[in-house]
Amino acid sequence: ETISVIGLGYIGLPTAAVFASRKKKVIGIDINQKAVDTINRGEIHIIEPDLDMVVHAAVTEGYLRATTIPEPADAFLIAVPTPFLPGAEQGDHQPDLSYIKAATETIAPVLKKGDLVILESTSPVGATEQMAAWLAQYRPDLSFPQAQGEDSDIRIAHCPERVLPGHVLRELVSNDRVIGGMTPKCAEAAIRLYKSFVEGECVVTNARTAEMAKLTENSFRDVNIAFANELSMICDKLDINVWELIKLANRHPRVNILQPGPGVGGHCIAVDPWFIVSKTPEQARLIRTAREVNDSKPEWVINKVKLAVADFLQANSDKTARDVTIACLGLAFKADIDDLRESPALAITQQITAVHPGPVLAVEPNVEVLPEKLMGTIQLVGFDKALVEADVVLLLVDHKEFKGMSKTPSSYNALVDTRGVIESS
Ligand code: SAJ
Repeated sequence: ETISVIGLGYIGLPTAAVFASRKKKVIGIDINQKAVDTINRGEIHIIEPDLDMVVHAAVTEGYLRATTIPEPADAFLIAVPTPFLPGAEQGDHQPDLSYIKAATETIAPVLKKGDLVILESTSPVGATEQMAAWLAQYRPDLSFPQAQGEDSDIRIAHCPERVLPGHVLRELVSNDRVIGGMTPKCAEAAIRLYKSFVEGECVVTNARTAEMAKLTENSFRDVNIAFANELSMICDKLDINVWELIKLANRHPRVNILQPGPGVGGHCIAVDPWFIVSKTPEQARLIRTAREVNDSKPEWVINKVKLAVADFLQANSDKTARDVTIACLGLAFKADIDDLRESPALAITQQITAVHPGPVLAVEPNVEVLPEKLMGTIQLVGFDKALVEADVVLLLVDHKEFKGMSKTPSSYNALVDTRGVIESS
């Protein structure tokens, strides 16, 4: 049995490697020649703990091979991005399914009767049916579930990934898996495939419900983080320590409030809720508002820093803004990872660097050298140096290195703590 994984990114590559580690023959397809070459050398082009070892073993043992040209296989897993169409910056968040369309076009020529095609990408409701329609269009000689029911030539299912970045290899195996078959036989075929490595339960539903389940999970988290972020802004107005408040409220047996922060980052939680909103704008009121609350938090943090600088200048009338050094602690999108993409901490630091006339120092213990496109836009320094030189400290990520920070700043004058590290230590 040969498995082809289309899209060798944060989901596709670990999935391909885990199948290969179970001694399945895996062909990885990607449009990025550099990524293909890297993988074929037994190396990886993304950041994920232990993935390098698993990929290296899979490639050297001959179970995993990458290419840009599609080949016949028995099962095809599509794990390509589903970003927004242009216009998202202006507030119109419509999903862009063109990568899924391109993937179906890529595999269509090598598809044969009896093959299984699984969509793993997080997708708006209806995307799997749309994928089946595209397959039918590219291969009119083969029949597809929506047209032919159980007699179809090709089995189609949606099995969304739900792994946590930083714990992908463990969660791929241990998480329960939602299997959304276009028909019951499609679901059966998909379960047979995933059972080769999934130790969690494989739970069957239809494709639309599976699509909605994935979007619901991330929207649930987004709405709950928005609640915490809104509380933090309310408590700031009312002069109440929000972290103490949340700890107290969480002592109630049926209350479990998440943690406020500088905003919501990452590649999923800030994106997926929009896939619900764009389909049902009139009904998805709470989900939309949660997105807006979380997206407004970086601006609120920047205003807090501006106020801290103004206070400092009022207390030091001999100084101007040029003399004020701001230290931004943490750039990653969450604690103890080195992923800077879609990070509110990074965006806030860049914004402050752009508007503040004095020195802005950034500390990121998980990154030694900044990615090329950030070089020159941010000044990366060590933790100790930043603390010694800073007048205003802005804590953006609750990395373990920052957790022992002192409550009483000795050298710096003001602290803006977006994660409650100081308050809770
Ligand atoms: N955050 C807070 N406060 C909290 C928790 C998180 O501000 O109390 C922030 C984080 O700092 C970060 C963002 O939210 O900026 C997202 O972090 P996260 O750890 O909640 O989630 P991700 O984006 O790393 O992974 C999520 C997971 N989904 C859920 O937990 C419901 C993961 O299981 C999904 O597979 C992943 O999205 C995905 O690929 O969809």
